[in-house]
Amino acid sequence: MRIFSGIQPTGAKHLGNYIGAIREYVAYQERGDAFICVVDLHSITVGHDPRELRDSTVSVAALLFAAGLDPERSTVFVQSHVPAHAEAAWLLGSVTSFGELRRMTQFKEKAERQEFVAVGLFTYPVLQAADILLYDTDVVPVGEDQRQHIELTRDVAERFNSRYGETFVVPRVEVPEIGAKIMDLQEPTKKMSTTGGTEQGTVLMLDPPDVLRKKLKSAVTDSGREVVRGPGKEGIANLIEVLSVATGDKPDAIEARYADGGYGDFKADVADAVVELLRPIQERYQELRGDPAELERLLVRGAERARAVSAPVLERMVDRMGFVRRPSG
Ligand code: AQP
Repeated sequence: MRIFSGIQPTGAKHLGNYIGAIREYVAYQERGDAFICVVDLHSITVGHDPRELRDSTVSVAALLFAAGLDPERSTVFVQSHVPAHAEAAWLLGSVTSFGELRRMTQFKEKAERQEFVAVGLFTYPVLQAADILLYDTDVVPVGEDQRQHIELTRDVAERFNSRYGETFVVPRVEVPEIGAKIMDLQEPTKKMSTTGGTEQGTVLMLDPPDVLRKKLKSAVTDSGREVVRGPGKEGIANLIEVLSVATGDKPDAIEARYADGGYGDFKADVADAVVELLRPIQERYQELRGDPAELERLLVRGAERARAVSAPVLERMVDRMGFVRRPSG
């Protein structure tokens, strides 16, 4: 089974990115062949600082390895190192309609926050479809916010296949059962987000333990004292999901354990569990950042593998679409 997913090198990665996506990538490598891409081409669709982009690309790659992606089993690479992505996106632009892109909720939300709305922000899902389809992907593990984009990728693949003949594997989306949408700790009706969330409500994977504790202990809850999920209990439900992922205990068992014991002990336990969850990742991250030559070596190797797998798929596209065969060499 081939797995593909992408992660942007923007901002500092947060607990939502870890729980909804990165942790899943690591788990999937037990089930199949994982291609995980640091999508730097996507990240320039909103204003960016070139110096920051360079550093955050390396930082996100280091975080992926630190979280448990094994370079012997999985292919971690940088999107711009494989030019086929940009080329395939152009080709797929001709089988994607303006109306489809206009319906994308992420575009509408992000465009509202931009002074300058780039065309690239609008066509972002086409590049995402190219990323996925170039690897004959079976499964795309993502958080809930990406579901609509993956559905579009499926539609684009099916349209291409019916217009030009079987070319693409039509991938399916998988979101985790628990943690597909981690909420902002201060505004628990909104998802935790790099650009759209509150600073105190966004738990960063690299926050030091005291900051993690402070953010988690001051999470907004409600005026009750019951540790249960339910209407009006978004804050508590979010913390139950976080604790469930961090400890491996089922949400029902967590509810039973804390029953109506009040929120104080519960929040303190969530904070401890998150500190312990992130501690080994933070340690490995620091080690990797101390060895830039090794990181570069891993990314060169990832790009070589990614090019080898995507090149024949691009060839297939070009051929089926009727372009004159390229001179080899
Ligand atoms: N709150 C979340 N809960 C669960 N999963 C989430 N993801 C993002 N937010 C949550 C998943 O993380 C993966 C990588 O997403 P990305 O590369 O788009 O990262 P990001 O841009 O940092 O994500 P944000 O925070 O959502 O940024 P904004 O809102 O600024 O674009 C994806 O699989 C995503 O589903």
